Amino acid sequence: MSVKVGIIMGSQSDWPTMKPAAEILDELGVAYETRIVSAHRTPDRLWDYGKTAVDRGLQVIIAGAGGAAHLPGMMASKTRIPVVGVPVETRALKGVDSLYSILQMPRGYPVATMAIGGGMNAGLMAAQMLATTDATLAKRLDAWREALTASIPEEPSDD
Ligand code: RP5
Repeated sequence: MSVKVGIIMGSQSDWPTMKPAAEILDELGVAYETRIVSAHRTPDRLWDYGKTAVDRGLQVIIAGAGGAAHLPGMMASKTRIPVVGVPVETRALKGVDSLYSILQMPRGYPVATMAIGGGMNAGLMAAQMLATTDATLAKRLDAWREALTASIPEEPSDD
């Protein structure tokens, strides 16, 4: 199964936020890779990743970062592959800094920005994008969504 989704993050410390993206892709049977790519600490790695992404067959990149979260935006500047951004929650500013850093992209270079800590939704968003041209994945996604709906009780309980 060829790798279609790249999950990248600025630091090892971002992994707990990004792991749910990997887990939902596992559940949906979507092949992915995970890499630590820092806009500030490993800029050459960022450049190489963005430069080779199309040729390597990636179709979506999920990029998570915290604080001065430049990774998703810089990756979007380097490749036309859609970038789904995940603002990582920070201690000092609760991730609002990450959110604004990722969200406020200049015209021409969008990043599809998730909620603060939205790793799982980023994985789902990537799967939904791929499902537009993959009928088998679309069926799995439909079933996953139906199961979620069925799991929601009609009334609250004390348990
Ligand atoms: C960002 O700085 C990373 O994305 C991470 O969220 C934040 C802190 O990194 P560490 O100091 O924990 O490595 O580049």
